[in-house]
Amino acid sequence: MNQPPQEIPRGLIDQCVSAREVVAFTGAGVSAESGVPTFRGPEGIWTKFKPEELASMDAFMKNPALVWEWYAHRRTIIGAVHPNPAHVALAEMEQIFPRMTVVTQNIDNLHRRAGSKRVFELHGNIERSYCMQCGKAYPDVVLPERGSVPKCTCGGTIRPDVVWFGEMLPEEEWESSVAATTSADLFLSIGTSAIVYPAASLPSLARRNGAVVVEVNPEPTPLTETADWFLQGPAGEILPELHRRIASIKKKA
Ligand code: BJW
Ligand code: ZN
Repeated sequence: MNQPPQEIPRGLIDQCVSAREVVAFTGAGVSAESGVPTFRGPEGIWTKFKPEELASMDAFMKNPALVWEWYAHRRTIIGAVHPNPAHVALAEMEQIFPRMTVVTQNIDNLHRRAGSKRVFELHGNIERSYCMQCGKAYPDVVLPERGSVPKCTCGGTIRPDVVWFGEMLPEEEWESSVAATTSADLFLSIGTSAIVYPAASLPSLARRNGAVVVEVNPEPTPLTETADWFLQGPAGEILPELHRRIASIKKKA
């Protein structure tokens, strides 16, 4: 983790330069350098909590106040942080690749805040909530006092608009992400442990459809062996360098 990032090979840069459709598929690691904890690994949120104790409907039904407390805590963190150089580099890459899509598993809004325009959020967004009874959307729900749960005007319980284990992904975002992945010729998998499905099926879908798959992560993952390139290191260092190298070649062309 503390090794300096490797130099980006020229062969990889050339493949990036000739790409027309690009997908950046991101996970919690892309926001780690902003100060948002990842889920797994030594610093992960879930080293303290078991996932099924927090991110499932069962957990919410059993103890909604605890689950709300967790989301309130994370919303406080996310509200206080800023996009990091990895988010910014991806947003700037849209200038180079007009057909670029960000497909994110993150709920933290940092890609949009960095300026990315075409962002599909596979696991929802922490800023939104909705009533489980009548479906009313609460774009900016007042966070509950510790130990309580926000209620709708209909009396129903409000929940965060995120995707928990055992739940379907939002259909439109998923279909659009699959379409973008299928037609991509460059697929960047950044800061994800690549173990949560169906999102984790996107890199192999990209590869089957002819994309060059590049992984950016300080640690190897189940994807590493099948990726065409593995750039080992923090996204906040690697992505600005990748952007700089591609942009300088494109400018000369
Ligand atoms: C850096 C870095 C730096 C660090 N730079 N990198 C077997 C049993 C039970 C269930 C299943 C099963 N097989 C499949 C399933 C289904 C389940 C699943 O996949 N489980 C697996 C864990 C096995 N999937 C689902 O249930 C999904 N729905 C579904 O399948 O629907 C169909 C269905 C319907 C009905 C019944 C059954 C099926 C839904 C999955 C929803 C996941 N939701 C969460 C919470 C979202 C809301 C919230 O944020 O609170 O999504 S879980 C959590 O994991 C979150 C993340 O988006 C997701 C992925 O995590 P991510 O982003 O990869 O983070 P980490 O922490 O794992 O990794 C960070 C990485 O960054 C690491 O690799 C670091 O090295 C790296 N890193 N610093 C770059 N500076
Ligand atoms: Zn309601």
